[in-house]
Amino acid sequence: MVLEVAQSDGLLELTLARPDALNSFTVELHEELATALKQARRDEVRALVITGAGRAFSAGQDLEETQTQEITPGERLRRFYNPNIRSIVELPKPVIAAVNGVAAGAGVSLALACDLRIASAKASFVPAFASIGLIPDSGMSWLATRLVGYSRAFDWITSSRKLSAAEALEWGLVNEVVEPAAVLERARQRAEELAGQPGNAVAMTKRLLRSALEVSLGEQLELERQLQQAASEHPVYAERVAAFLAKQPARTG
Ligand code: T3D
Repeated sequence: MVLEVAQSDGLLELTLARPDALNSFTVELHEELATALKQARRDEVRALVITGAGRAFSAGQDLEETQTQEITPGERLRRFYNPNIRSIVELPKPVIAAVNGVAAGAGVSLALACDLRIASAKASFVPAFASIGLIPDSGMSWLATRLVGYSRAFDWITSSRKLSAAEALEWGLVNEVVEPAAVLERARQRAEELAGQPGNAVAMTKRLLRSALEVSLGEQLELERQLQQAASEHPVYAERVAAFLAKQPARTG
């Protein structure tokens, strides 16, 4: 097993576990991640945390494996990277990256695909693609331009400059920077907070915010209208409003 999977109290925790190769991606890791992301769709899972074992989050593609495999980069992206990135972005639950150390190449893309990024003060972000004559993939070009804007994304990705956790925070690339020993605990805490919110509202909010990156205001207003109607028809809405008016704590989630 190169992906450790732990589930408890509605929280699914995935640890990329190839520490000797900085948790770089092999076919085996992609396949185990794909299986775990299917598990994440089960009703009992309310939030997901992704982290790395050892000193790295992930160094992206395992460059040793590229030397021994018949498969081309384009095929690898089509079969493995792209479906997993889509699974995370389209998962109707919050996904939190606990970026425990260096992230490079598609390891950065993986972190960017998550809904929140909690970074260790020792974490760093290295696009890595330009250094080896490749272009940003696994969603990096799409996600980074939206998170930090075109100009910073262009400068960072073409130079392949290592961004420290502090710089990443300043750029808005990560949500929080915490002491290295606290990164996983803080990510779990955020996951638990989100898991305590009404799941349907969180899922629909994620869908709306992702959609807002792509569609016109008119289309977004219509999607908001539809999803608000659906949210208001869920029993949690009536229960939470009644609890508020009665000055009682809410029971349902
Ligand atoms: O081809 C396709 O499928 C297309 C898809 C591409 C997706 C991509 O992700 S392309 C980008 C691939 N990743 C990289 O180019 C990053 C390569 N790694 C680095 O630049 C550096 O290792 C780091 C900046 C990530 C960390 O630097 P540092 O100095 O902290 O560690 P290190 O000494 O360079 O690495 C430690 C070990 O991990 C070392 O092995 P050793 O000497 O202890 O046996 C190193 O070879 C290994 N390692 C690091 N990255 C990779 C790796 N082994 C295989 N693949 C790696 N990507």
